[in-house]
Amino acid sequence: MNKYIYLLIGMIAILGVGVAYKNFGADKNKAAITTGAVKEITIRAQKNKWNWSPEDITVNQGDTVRLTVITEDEYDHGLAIDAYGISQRLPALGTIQAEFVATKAGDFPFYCSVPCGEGMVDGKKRGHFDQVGKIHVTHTMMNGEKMPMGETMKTQ
Ligand SMILES: [Cu+2]
Repeated sequence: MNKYIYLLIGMIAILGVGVAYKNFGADKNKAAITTGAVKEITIRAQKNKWNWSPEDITVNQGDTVRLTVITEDEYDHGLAIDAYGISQRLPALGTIQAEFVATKAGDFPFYCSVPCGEGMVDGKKRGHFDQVGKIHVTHTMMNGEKMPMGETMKTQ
């Protein structure tokens, strides 16, 4: 009988940690963190490849990310990053800019948001739904001079 009580206490404790994280831990992601750094990144949709090059981007949390997105294709694509509210059409052979402050740490997909067909690439079928990349936003500890006096670093 006793072990069920321990089990119950254990479950309540886990629940408590979860609620605490949701209420306090997650808030640091919402804080207006900024490193002051500007990351200028160029992403290219290579001709008839239904890809983004580079496919993986890494920035620090708080960086201002300035994307230049170029397509070599003679048909439209789109750029969407749901996590940062970005959705823009990328016209054929065009170049667009998108900018955001990477306030949220984590991995976020950036993908083509405009149906753009499919084809064979190096013997494999690729298409619109394969045109997905990943932005990795590294959790950032604010550096010393920007941290208020007496504040300690919190680990995740
Ligand atoms: Cu597409």
